[in-house]
Amino acid sequence: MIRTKKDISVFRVNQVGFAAGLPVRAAVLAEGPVRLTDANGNTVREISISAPEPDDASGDRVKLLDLGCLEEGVWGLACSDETRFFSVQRQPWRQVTNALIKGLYFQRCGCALDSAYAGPYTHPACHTAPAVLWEDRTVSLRVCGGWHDAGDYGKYVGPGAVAAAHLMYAHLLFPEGCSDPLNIPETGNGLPDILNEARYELEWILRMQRPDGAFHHKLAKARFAPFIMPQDDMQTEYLMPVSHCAAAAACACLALGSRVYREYDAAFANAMLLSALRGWEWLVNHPDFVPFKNPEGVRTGQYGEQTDTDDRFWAACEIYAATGNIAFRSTAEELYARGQNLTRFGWADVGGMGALCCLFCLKETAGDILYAQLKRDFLSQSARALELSDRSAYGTALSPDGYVWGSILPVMSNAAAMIADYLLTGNVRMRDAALIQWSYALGLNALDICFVTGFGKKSVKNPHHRPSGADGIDAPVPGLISGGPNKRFPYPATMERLGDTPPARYFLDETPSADTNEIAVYWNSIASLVAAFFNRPF
Ligand code: 9MR
Ligand code: ZN
Repeated sequence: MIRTKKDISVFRVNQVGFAAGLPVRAAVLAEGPVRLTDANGNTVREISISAPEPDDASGDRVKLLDLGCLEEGVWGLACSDETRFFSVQRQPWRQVTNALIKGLYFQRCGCALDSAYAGPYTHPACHTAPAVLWEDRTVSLRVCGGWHDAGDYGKYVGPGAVAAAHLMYAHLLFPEGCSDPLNIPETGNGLPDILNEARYELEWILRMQRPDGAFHHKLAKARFAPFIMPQDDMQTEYLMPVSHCAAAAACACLALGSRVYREYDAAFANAMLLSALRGWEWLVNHPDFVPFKNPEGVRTGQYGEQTDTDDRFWAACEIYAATGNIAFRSTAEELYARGQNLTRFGWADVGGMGALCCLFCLKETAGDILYAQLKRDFLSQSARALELSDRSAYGTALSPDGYVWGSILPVMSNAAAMIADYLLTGNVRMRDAALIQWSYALGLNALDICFVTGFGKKSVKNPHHRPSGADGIDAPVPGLISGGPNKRFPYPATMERLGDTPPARYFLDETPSADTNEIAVYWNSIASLVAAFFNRPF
């Protein structure tokens, strides 16, 4: 496609829309003057802007505009001969929130995606054969289920556990923002669909436990499948060795699950708590951390970590919250004393998940260390997220070297941290900076792209996602969020294409680019948490 000047906008907006009641922030890459117009392009207000500022991450000269709160309707931003229209609505992000949560339904493994729920993205059941135990090939076990991790068909316990936990916290913290029916097979069964979806993963995590209480790290092939539909992927799946991080993350999310599901299904809640306690016992009996490494010949996702202290900390908090047993509080305090990063919510660092448990569930029952002190520490760390946003001309809470593989994760994590800060302090600057991050995901970024498939005027079209690539349908599976720009760990092929492109633009909307344009369940889920906060009346 030849790009004409008309395609290149000087404005960056939240392409899905803005909320009445929240400030409208947009970016302009021009000297101005800029006008705010009505739906017909008639000027409503002149906006005087100071000179655009250089943005280190993108190389752009850009000015972030704060238009304040606008009434519902269609508005325009005009600069020289361009007018960019956007809408302000009462609940603008309802559909995208629902789609992000439903994105996980499309990742379900071991069952058919029926057209009644999946529309054209239907497919027969996949990966239903028993898995072979990697360490003893004579043993095979039926462990099918769970979500495909990402663009590949692997299923990984630690990343899946944190993703299920994001959904549960979205439900616990912002039920009004994430309780719509999603048209999934369980819809109408009395549980909110966000919990129905999380349950699909939780049931699988339960199956990934070994009789001695440990958890297998992953259920995956030795090599990634080619770009085929999941039901055509017939290579043997292996139950890979156990790992400390898988065990601790599973414990944490199952203990959390036992609290969340108790009011709906006590038997399921009890099964999760028992499993978490057996997992914890295994961890206690195996105190020395061993990092997970792919066995010889295995090339699928490694998800190796340097430590399990954060995972154990989160697990101890959740088991304390689930049981009230004070011994777990002491353990959590000891682990806390080793230092925790409280604003990380990803597959590797889960200290932030422990912080959510302490600050919003345990509260005063957490005691001085895990409440008062942790809150102080948390607020000093969330302040750093705000500083990052303040330092970026786009307002993006990432430093130029923060554009890693899956940079959407630190952006959404910083948004989640700022939201938590706002809930604790009422500091509106935090809420508004979190909104800039949410808008980043939906188009307020150097690339002028909405990272969620199926939304916005210009969205990701070719995610690294096997079903989207193999289903013969032009449009990708909807509601999936791309990992986004990655200049820290790019593929050689990407480097060849992008050369010295600045970090925030280091992105290819092309199927082979797993390094910049893959999707992953834990990116969808953290985005769902942020979405659920903003998808409420303000
Ligand atoms: O999200 C992971 C990212 O933080 C790592 O840098 C990257 C490379 O190791 O792996 C990402 O996880 C991938 C996993 O290993 C396999 N399934 C797809 C995941 C998303 O790209
Ligand atoms: Zn599958």
